[in-house]
Amino acid sequence: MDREKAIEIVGKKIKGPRFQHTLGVVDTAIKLAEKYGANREQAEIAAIFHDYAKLLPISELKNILKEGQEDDSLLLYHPELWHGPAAAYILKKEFSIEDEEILNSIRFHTTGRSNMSLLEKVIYLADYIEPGRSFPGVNETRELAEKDLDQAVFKAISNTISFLVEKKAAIYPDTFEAYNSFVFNTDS
Ligand code: DGI
Ligand code: FE
Ligand code: FE
Repeated sequence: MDREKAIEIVGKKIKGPRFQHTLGVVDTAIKLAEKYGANREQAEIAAIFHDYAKLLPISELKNILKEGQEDDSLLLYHPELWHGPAAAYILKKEFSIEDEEILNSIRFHTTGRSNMSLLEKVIYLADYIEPGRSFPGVNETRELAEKDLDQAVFKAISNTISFLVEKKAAIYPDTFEAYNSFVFNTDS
């Protein structure tokens, strides 16, 4: 699928600030892909579609996850975690996007997971640092993204875990496993 077609499909589904966020993720993902040697076209399509299911009603997301046989344990956790796996399933079924690397980078864009691929890291980080984001610590993550992809993703995941701990929110195991895999695999 080309960029224009993908943007047209997503533009019908998500509007306003959420669409602006998507365009920010697209630009950022392309820059990161070029800088760190990921495939530009895969990064572009994954970024365009990453939040495709973000605005679906919770009941619909639940049905999609069941139908798509996505990880059952997700249903025990916050519905915020459902839109990535749901989008991966819809893209395969409705738009015949079969590239598992693209689908996995969308599937895991909210939680991360252990031993993330290059494309998964690019999409996770682009989602976190696109210019419209203003979380505490985002500027440090942007600076790290100029120098070292793994350290930047590690920072984004650490910040997210701290944020969830502050809120006393449950942390999905993939998020911990992502964190641990960076502890084990980087010198930081
Ligand atoms: O969809 P976006 O808003 O662009 O960003 P996202 O897909 O990264 O979703 C961010 C939200 O997901 C944010 O509120 C934190 C939450 N989140 C990320 N990991 C976990 C989590 N929430 C819970 N409960 N558990 C997690 O492990
Ligand atoms: Fe998202
Ligand atoms: Fe997003």
